[in-house]
Amino acid sequence: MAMGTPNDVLQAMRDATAIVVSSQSPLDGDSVGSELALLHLASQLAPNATVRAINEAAPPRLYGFLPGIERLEILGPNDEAPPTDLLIVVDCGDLDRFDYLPSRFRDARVVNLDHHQSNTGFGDVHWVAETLASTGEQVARIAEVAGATLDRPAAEALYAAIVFDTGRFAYSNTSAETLRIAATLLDAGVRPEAMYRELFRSRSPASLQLTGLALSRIRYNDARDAAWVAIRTTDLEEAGGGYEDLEDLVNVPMALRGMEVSLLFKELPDGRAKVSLRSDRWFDVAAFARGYGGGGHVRAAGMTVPGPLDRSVDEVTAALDRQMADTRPAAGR
Ligand SMILES: [Mn+2]
Repeated sequence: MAMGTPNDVLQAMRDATAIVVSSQSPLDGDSVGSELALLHLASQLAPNATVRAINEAAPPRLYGFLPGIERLEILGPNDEAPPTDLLIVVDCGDLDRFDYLPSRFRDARVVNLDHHQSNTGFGDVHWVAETLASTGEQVARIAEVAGATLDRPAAEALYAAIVFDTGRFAYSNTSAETLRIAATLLDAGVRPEAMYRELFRSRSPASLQLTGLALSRIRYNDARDAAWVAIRTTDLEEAGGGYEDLEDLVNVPMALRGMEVSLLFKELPDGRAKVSLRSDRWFDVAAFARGYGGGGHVRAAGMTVPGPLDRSVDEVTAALDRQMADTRPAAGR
Protein backbone atom coordinates (compact mmCIF):
# COMPACT_ATOMS: atom_id res chain seq x y z
CA MET A 1 0.00 0.00 0.00
CA ALA A 2 1.13 3.55 -0.63
CA MET A 3 2.21 5.41 2.45
CA GLY A 4 3.96 8.64 3.41
CA THR A 5 4.83 11.72 1.41
CA PRO A 6 7.95 13.42 0.03
CA ASN A 7 7.65 15.89 2.90
CA ASP A 8 8.02 13.11 5.48
CA VAL A 9 11.39 12.19 3.99
CA LEU A 10 12.46 15.81 3.65
CA GLN A 11 11.56 16.57 7.26
CA ALA A 12 13.54 13.56 8.49
CA MET A 13 16.55 14.75 6.46
CA ARG A 14 16.29 18.25 7.90
CA ASP A 15 16.13 16.88 11.45
CA ALA A 16 19.23 14.71 11.00
CA THR A 17 22.92 15.51 11.46
CA ALA A 18 24.60 12.43 9.99
CA ILE A 19 22.81 10.72 7.12
CA VAL A 20 23.76 7.53 5.31
CA VAL A 21 22.02 6.53 2.06
CA SER A 22 22.08 2.87 1.07
CA SER A 23 20.49 0.13 -1.05
CA GLN A 24 20.93 -3.59 -1.45
CA SER A 25 23.69 -4.91 -3.69
CA PRO A 26 24.03 -5.48 -6.53
CA LEU A 27 23.07 -1.87 -7.13
CA ASP A 28 21.14 -1.08 -10.31
CA GLY A 29 20.56 2.08 -12.33
CA ASP A 30 17.74 3.26 -10.09
CA SER A 31 19.55 2.69 -6.80
CA VAL A 32 22.86 4.14 -8.03
CA GLY A 33 21.14 7.17 -9.57
CA SER A 34 18.96 7.81 -6.53
CA GLU A 35 21.91 7.59 -4.13
CA LEU A 36 24.07 9.87 -6.26
CA ALA A 37 21.29 12.43 -6.68
CA LEU A 38 20.78 12.54 -2.91
CA LEU A 39 24.52 13.16 -2.50
CA HIS A 40 24.48 15.95 -5.08
CA LEU A 41 21.36 17.53 -3.54
CA ALA A 42 22.54 17.08 0.06
CA SER A 43 23.38 20.71 0.81
CA GLN A 44 19.92 21.78 -0.34
CA LEU A 45 17.87 18.95 1.21
CA ALA A 46 19.74 18.50 4.48
CA PRO A 47 21.77 21.65 5.14
CA ASN A 48 22.58 20.63 8.72
CA ALA A 49 23.79 17.14 7.96
CA THR A 50 26.68 15.24 6.46
CA VAL A 51 25.39 12.85 3.79
CA ARG A 52 27.26 9.74 2.69
CA ALA A 53 26.26 6.82 0.47
CA ILE A 54 27.46 3.47 1.77
CA ASN A 55 26.66 0.03 0.33
CA GLU A 56 27.76 -3.57 0.74
CA ALA A 57 29.48 -3.59 -2.67
CA ALA A 58 30.73 -1.23 -5.36
CA PRO A 59 28.34 -0.14 -8.11
CA PRO A 60 28.48 -1.95 -11.50
CA ARG A 61 31.22 -0.55 -13.74
CA LEU A 62 28.56 0.59 -16.21
CA TYR A 63 27.77 3.56 -13.97
CA GLY A 64 31.38 4.69 -13.71
CA PHE A 65 30.68 7.66 -16.00
CA LEU A 66 28.23 9.31 -13.62
CA PRO A 67 29.71 12.36 -11.86
CA GLY A 68 30.45 11.65 -8.19
CA ILE A 69 30.34 7.86 -8.54
CA GLU A 70 33.65 7.66 -6.62
CA ARG A 71 31.81 8.96 -3.57
CA LEU A 72 29.87 5.69 -3.16
CA GLU A 73 31.53 3.92 -0.24
CA ILE A 74 31.62 0.27 0.80
CA LEU A 75 31.02 -1.09 4.30
CA GLY A 76 32.69 -4.52 4.46
CA PRO A 77 31.24 -7.27 6.68
CA ASN A 78 33.86 -6.56 9.37
CA ASP A 79 33.91 -2.77 9.06
CA GLU A 80 32.52 -0.49 11.71
CA ALA A 81 29.73 1.85 10.61
CA PRO A 82 30.20 5.60 11.09
CA PRO A 83 28.03 7.40 13.67
CA THR A 84 24.72 7.98 11.92
CA ASP A 85 21.31 9.22 13.03
CA LEU A 86 19.42 8.64 9.77
CA LEU A 87 19.69 5.69 7.38
CA ILE A 88 17.84 6.30 4.12
CA VAL A 89 17.21 2.98 2.38
CA VAL A 90 16.39 3.64 -1.28
CA ASP A 91 14.79 1.41 -3.92
CA CYS A 92 14.57 -1.56 -1.55
CA GLY A 93 11.37 -3.41 -0.71
CA ASP A 94 12.69 -5.56 2.11
CA LEU A 95 15.64 -5.09 4.50
CA ASP A 96 16.32 -8.84 4.19
CA ARG A 97 17.71 -8.11 0.70
CA PHE A 98 20.81 -6.82 2.49
CA ASP A 99 23.38 -9.19 3.93
CA TYR A 100 24.39 -7.17 7.00
CA LEU A 101 24.46 -3.42 6.46
CA PRO A 102 21.21 -2.33 8.20
CA SER A 103 22.18 -4.21 11.35
CA ARG A 104 25.27 -1.96 11.65
CA PHE A 105 23.07 1.14 11.88
CA ARG A 106 20.78 0.00 14.71
CA ASP A 107 20.85 3.39 16.45
CA ALA A 108 19.72 5.30 13.37
CA ARG A 109 16.17 6.14 12.36
CA VAL A 110 15.40 4.34 9.12
CA VAL A 111 13.74 5.97 6.12
CA ASN A 112 12.01 3.62 3.69
CA LEU A 113 12.10 5.45 0.32
CA ASP A 114 10.85 2.99 -2.26
CA HIS A 115 8.40 2.13 -5.03
CA HIS A 116 8.18 -1.70 -4.86
CA GLN A 117 4.72 -3.21 -4.69
CA SER A 118 6.17 -5.88 -2.40
CA ASN A 119 7.53 -3.35 0.13
CA THR A 120 7.31 -4.80 3.65
CA GLY A 121 6.74 -1.44 5.36
CA PHE A 122 10.01 -1.54 7.33
CA GLY A 123 11.51 1.57 8.91
CA ASP A 124 10.49 4.60 10.98
CA VAL A 125 9.72 7.08 8.20
CA HIS A 126 8.10 5.95 4.96
CA TRP A 127 7.42 7.13 1.49
CA VAL A 128 6.46 4.07 -0.50
CA ALA A 129 5.01 5.12 -3.87
CA GLU A 130 4.27 1.98 -5.85
CA THR A 131 2.62 3.92 -8.69
CA LEU A 132 5.86 5.75 -9.46
CA ALA A 133 8.20 4.07 -11.94
CA SER A 134 11.43 4.66 -10.06
CA THR A 135 12.94 5.87 -6.82
CA GLY A 136 14.66 8.43 -9.05
CA GLU A 137 11.25 10.02 -9.62
CA GLN A 138 10.71 10.04 -5.87
CA VAL A 139 14.01 11.87 -5.32
CA ALA A 140 13.05 14.36 -8.03
CA ARG A 141 9.76 14.99 -6.20
CA ILE A 142 11.57 15.50 -2.91
CA ALA A 143 13.86 18.02 -4.61
CA GLU A 144 10.82 19.79 -6.04
CA VAL A 145 9.06 19.94 -2.66
CA ALA A 146 12.26 21.36 -1.15
CA GLY A 147 12.55 23.99 -3.87
CA ALA A 148 16.00 22.61 -4.69
CA THR A 149 17.81 23.40 -7.92
CA LEU A 150 18.89 20.41 -9.99
CA ASP A 151 22.45 20.78 -11.23
CA ARG A 152 23.65 18.68 -14.14
CA PRO A 153 25.29 15.93 -12.03
CA ALA A 154 22.08 15.43 -10.03
CA ALA A 155 19.99 15.52 -13.20
CA GLU A 156 22.19 12.92 -14.92
CA ALA A 157 21.95 10.62 -11.91
CA LEU A 158 18.15 10.90 -11.86
CA TYR A 159 17.94 10.40 -15.62
CA ALA A 160 19.98 7.18 -15.34
CA ALA A 161 17.63 6.00 -12.58
CA ILE A 162 14.47 6.72 -14.55
CA VAL A 163 15.76 5.35 -17.86
CA PHE A 164 16.78 2.11 -16.13
CA ASP A 165 13.47 1.46 -14.38
CA THR A 166 11.23 2.49 -17.28
CA GLY A 167 13.18 0.58 -19.95
CA ARG A 168 14.01 3.90 -21.64
CA PHE A 169 10.46 5.22 -21.20
CA ALA A 170 8.92 2.07 -22.71
CA TYR A 171 7.39 0.06 -19.82
CA SER A 172 3.82 0.45 -18.58
CA ASN A 173 5.11 2.31 -15.50
CA THR A 174 6.08 5.27 -17.73
CA SER A 175 3.61 8.04 -16.88
CA ALA A 176 3.02 11.59 -17.99
CA GLU A 177 4.63 12.57 -14.71
CA THR A 178 7.71 10.49 -15.60
CA LEU A 179 8.09 12.47 -18.81
CA ARG A 180 7.48 15.81 -17.07
CA ILE A 181 10.27 14.96 -14.61
CA ALA A 182 12.50 13.87 -17.50
CA ALA A 183 11.84 17.24 -19.15
CA THR A 184 13.15 19.05 -16.07
CA LEU A 185 16.27 16.87 -16.24
CA LEU A 186 16.88 17.88 -19.86
CA ASP A 187 16.38 21.51 -18.83
CA ALA A 188 19.11 20.92 -16.23
CA GLY A 189 21.58 19.85 -18.93
CA VAL A 190 21.09 16.13 -19.52
CA ARG A 191 21.94 15.07 -23.08
CA PRO A 192 19.85 11.97 -23.91
CA GLU A 193 22.16 10.72 -26.66
CA ALA A 194 25.21 10.91 -24.40
CA MET A 195 23.36 9.01 -21.66
CA TYR A 196 22.17 6.43 -24.21
CA ARG A 197 25.72 5.88 -25.42
CA GLU A 198 27.05 5.37 -21.90
CA LEU A 199 24.19 3.18 -20.68
CA PHE A 200 23.31 1.08 -23.73
CA ARG A 201 26.10 1.35 -26.30
CA SER A 202 29.03 0.52 -24.07
CA ARG A 203 28.74 -3.27 -23.88
CA SER A 204 31.70 -5.61 -23.69
CA PRO A 205 32.51 -8.34 -26.23
CA ALA A 206 31.75 -10.85 -23.46
CA SER A 207 28.26 -9.45 -23.07
CA LEU A 208 27.54 -9.87 -26.81
CA GLN A 209 28.95 -13.40 -26.72
CA LEU A 210 26.73 -14.27 -23.74
CA THR A 211 23.71 -12.83 -25.53
CA GLY A 212 24.45 -15.10 -28.50
CA LEU A 213 24.79 -18.09 -26.20
CA ALA A 214 21.53 -17.22 -24.48
CA LEU A 215 19.65 -16.89 -27.77
CA SER A 216 20.94 -20.27 -28.91
CA ARG A 217 19.63 -21.86 -25.69
CA ILE A 218 16.26 -20.21 -25.32
CA ARG A 219 13.42 -22.56 -24.32
CA TYR A 220 9.67 -22.06 -24.49
CA ASN A 221 6.54 -23.36 -22.81
CA ASP A 222 3.97 -25.21 -24.92
CA ALA A 223 1.80 -22.13 -25.28
CA ARG A 224 4.84 -20.18 -26.55
CA ASP A 225 4.09 -17.26 -24.29
CA ALA A 226 6.88 -17.89 -21.80
CA ALA A 227 10.60 -18.21 -22.48
CA TRP A 228 13.61 -18.89 -20.31
CA VAL A 229 17.36 -19.08 -20.46
CA ALA A 230 19.86 -20.45 -17.94
CA ILE A 231 23.44 -19.20 -17.70
CA ARG A 232 26.05 -21.21 -15.78
CA THR A 233 29.10 -19.89 -13.98
CA THR A 234 31.18 -21.84 -16.52
CA ASP A 235 29.51 -19.86 -19.33
CA LEU A 236 30.71 -16.64 -17.69
CA GLU A 237 34.21 -18.06 -17.35
CA GLU A 238 34.34 -19.17 -20.97
CA ALA A 239 33.11 -15.79 -22.22
CA GLY A 240 35.46 -13.95 -19.86
CA GLY A 241 32.50 -12.02 -18.49
CA GLY A 242 30.72 -11.33 -15.22
CA TYR A 243 27.16 -11.05 -13.94
CA GLU A 244 26.92 -7.44 -15.08
CA ASP A 245 27.32 -8.64 -18.67
CA LEU A 246 23.90 -10.33 -18.22
CA GLU A 247 22.15 -7.11 -17.23
CA ASP A 248 19.75 -6.74 -20.17
CA LEU A 249 19.48 -10.40 -21.21
CA VAL A 250 16.11 -11.11 -19.59
CA ASN A 251 14.49 -8.53 -21.86
CA VAL A 252 15.68 -10.11 -25.12
CA PRO A 253 12.98 -12.87 -25.39
CA MET A 254 10.31 -10.23 -24.74
CA ALA A 255 10.94 -8.97 -28.27
CA LEU A 256 8.97 -11.96 -29.62
CA ARG A 257 5.37 -11.30 -30.60
CA GLY A 258 2.99 -12.73 -28.02
CA MET A 259 5.66 -13.29 -25.37
CA GLU A 260 4.25 -12.74 -21.90
CA VAL A 261 6.90 -13.96 -19.44
CA SER A 262 10.68 -14.13 -19.66
CA LEU A 263 12.95 -15.75 -17.06
CA LEU A 264 16.72 -15.55 -16.81
CA PHE A 265 18.42 -18.04 -14.46
CA LYS A 266 21.92 -17.03 -13.35
CA GLU A 267 23.85 -19.73 -11.54
CA LEU A 268 25.75 -18.38 -8.52
CA PRO A 269 29.17 -19.62 -7.35
CA ASP A 270 27.51 -21.36 -4.36
CA GLY A 271 25.20 -23.39 -6.65
CA ARG A 272 22.04 -21.38 -6.05
CA ALA A 273 20.55 -19.38 -8.92
CA LYS A 274 19.26 -15.85 -9.17
CA VAL A 275 16.19 -15.53 -11.36
CA SER A 276 15.13 -12.33 -13.12
CA LEU A 277 11.52 -12.21 -14.31
CA ARG A 278 9.73 -9.91 -16.75
CA SER A 279 6.15 -9.88 -17.99
CA ASP A 280 4.27 -7.93 -20.61
CA ARG A 281 0.54 -7.60 -19.95
CA TRP A 282 -1.27 -9.94 -17.59
CA PHE A 283 1.07 -12.14 -15.55
CA ASP A 284 2.09 -10.83 -12.11
CA VAL A 285 5.76 -11.79 -11.77
CA ALA A 286 6.03 -10.12 -8.33
CA ALA A 287 3.35 -12.46 -6.97
CA PHE A 288 5.08 -15.45 -8.55
CA ALA A 289 8.47 -14.42 -7.13
CA ARG A 290 7.01 -13.99 -3.66
CA GLY A 291 6.31 -17.74 -3.70
CA TYR A 292 10.09 -18.19 -3.70
CA GLY A 293 10.91 -15.51 -1.16
CA GLY A 294 11.56 -12.90 -3.85
CA GLY A 295 9.59 -9.85 -4.93
CA GLY A 296 9.56 -6.73 -7.04
CA HIS A 297 7.08 -5.18 -9.41
CA VAL A 298 4.15 -6.65 -11.37
CA ARG A 299 6.16 -6.51 -14.62
CA ALA A 300 9.73 -6.96 -13.27
CA ALA A 301 10.77 -9.09 -10.31
CA GLY A 302 13.56 -11.24 -8.95
CA MET A 303 14.14 -14.24 -6.68
CA THR A 304 16.81 -16.73 -5.65
CA VAL A 305 16.31 -20.51 -5.91
CA PRO A 306 18.37 -23.23 -4.21
CA GLY A 307 19.73 -25.15 -7.22
CA PRO A 308 21.18 -27.29 -8.64
CA LEU A 309 20.46 -25.27 -11.75
CA ASP A 310 18.78 -27.91 -13.96
CA ARG A 311 16.41 -29.02 -11.21
CA SER A 312 15.52 -25.44 -10.26
CA VAL A 313 14.81 -24.56 -13.89
CA ASP A 314 12.51 -27.60 -14.23
CA GLU A 315 10.67 -26.88 -10.99
CA VAL A 316 10.24 -23.16 -11.51
CA THR A 317 9.10 -23.44 -15.13
CA ALA A 318 6.63 -26.22 -14.21
CA ALA A 319 5.21 -23.99 -11.47
CA LEU A 320 5.13 -21.09 -13.91
CA ASP A 321 3.16 -23.20 -16.38
CA ARG A 322 0.57 -24.02 -13.71
CA GLN A 323 0.24 -20.43 -12.54
CA MET A 324 0.00 -19.09 -16.10
CA ALA A 325 -2.69 -21.67 -16.92
CA ASP A 326 -4.69 -20.40 -13.94
CA THR A 327 -4.50 -16.75 -14.97
CA ARG A 328 -4.10 -16.73 -18.76
CA PRO A 329 -6.86 -14.57 -20.30
CA ALA A 330 -9.02 -15.93 -23.11
CA ALA A 331 -7.53 -15.52 -26.58
CA GLY A 332 -8.24 -12.25 -28.28
CA ARG A 333 -7.86 -10.09 -25.21
MN1 LIG B 1 13.58 0.97 -8.72
